[in-house]
Amino acid sequence: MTEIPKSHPRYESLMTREKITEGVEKGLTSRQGLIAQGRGEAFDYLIGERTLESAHYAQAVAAALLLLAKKPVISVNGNAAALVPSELVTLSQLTGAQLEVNLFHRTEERVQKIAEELKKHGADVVLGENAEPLLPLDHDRSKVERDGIYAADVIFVPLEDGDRCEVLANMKKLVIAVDLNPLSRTSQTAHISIVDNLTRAVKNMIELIPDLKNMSEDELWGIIGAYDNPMTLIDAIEEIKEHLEQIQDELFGPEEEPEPDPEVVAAMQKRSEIARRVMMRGGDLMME
Ligand code: PTJ
Repeated sequence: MTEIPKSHPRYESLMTREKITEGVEKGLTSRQGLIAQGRGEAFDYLIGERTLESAHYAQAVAAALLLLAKKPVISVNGNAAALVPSELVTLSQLTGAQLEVNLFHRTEERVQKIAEELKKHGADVVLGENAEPLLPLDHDRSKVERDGIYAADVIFVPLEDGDRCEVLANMKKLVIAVDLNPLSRTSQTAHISIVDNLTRAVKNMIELIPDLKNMSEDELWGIIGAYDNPMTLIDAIEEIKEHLEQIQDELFGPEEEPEPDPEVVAAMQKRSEIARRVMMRGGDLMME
C-alpha cells in the first residue's frame, strides 16, 4: 500500500483508490471494479468530494426505510466489500438487514472471499453462496438467495447496475441505491437514489440511525411519504452546477457582461434619432 500523507489535498480520494486496489489484490474486487471506481471518482470530483445536502436528506430517508422494512437486505458487490466492509456490517446490525453477496462478474471463489471478509468484520451470517438464478436477467446478477434478496421488501444496493435495479423495482421491491452519477439508469430507477460516495454515504447513515430510532413509526412513515426522488435528483444536479460555477469563478474570475456589438449600438442610436425626428415632424405638422 502506498503511504499517502494526511496533508495531501486529495487524501480521502487517494486512500479510497488504495482500498480498491487492495480489494483486487485480495480477490474481493473485480478488475472492472477499478474502472467503475474511476468513473465514480470523476463524478465525485465534480461534486466536490463532499456530501451534498440533497444526498444527506436521501440518506436519512433511506435509513428510515431500512428501519421500517420487514425484510431488508444489503446487497454487497466487490467494490462495496473493499471500501466499506465494517460499515456495511454495522448498518446491517443497526437495521436488522441481512447481508447478501451479489456479483455481476460472479465467481464462486469471489463470493466466498467477500462473505469471509464481511465475517472478519463481525457479520454472523452472509448470504449469497446458495444463490439461484431467480431474477429475470441474462447475467449472473440474476443469482440471488430465495430467502434473501428474492424475498426482501427493501434492498440497499451500493453500486448497482441499472438492469437489476429495474428488475427489482418491477418486482415491487423498494430499492435504495448509492451512485455518484445522478444521471445513471440506476439513479433514475431506484426509489431512493443517494448521489454520494459509498465511503461517506454508509457512515452518514450509521450516524443518523440513533436519532431515527427515537422517532415513532408514524413519524418515520411521514419522512418517507414526503420524499420525492426525482426532485432530490434535480436538487443534486443543481448543487453540482452551483459548485462548478463557483470553481469557474475562482479559476477564471466572475463572468463579465459581454461588450455590446458597436454595429448594433450604432443601429439603435440611428433608430432612436429617426424616431425623434419623426415625432418632431409630427409636432410641426400638428402646429401647421
Ligand atoms: O459486482 P462486481 O463486484 O462483479 O462488480 C460490478 C461492477 C462494479 C464492475 C459493475 O457494477 C459496474 O460495471 O458498475 P458500473 O456500471 O461501472 O457502474 C458503477 C456506478 O457506480 C457508476 O455510475 C459510478 O459512478 C458509481 N460509483 C463508482 N464508485 C463509486 C460509485 N458510486 C458511489 N461510490 C463509489 N465509491
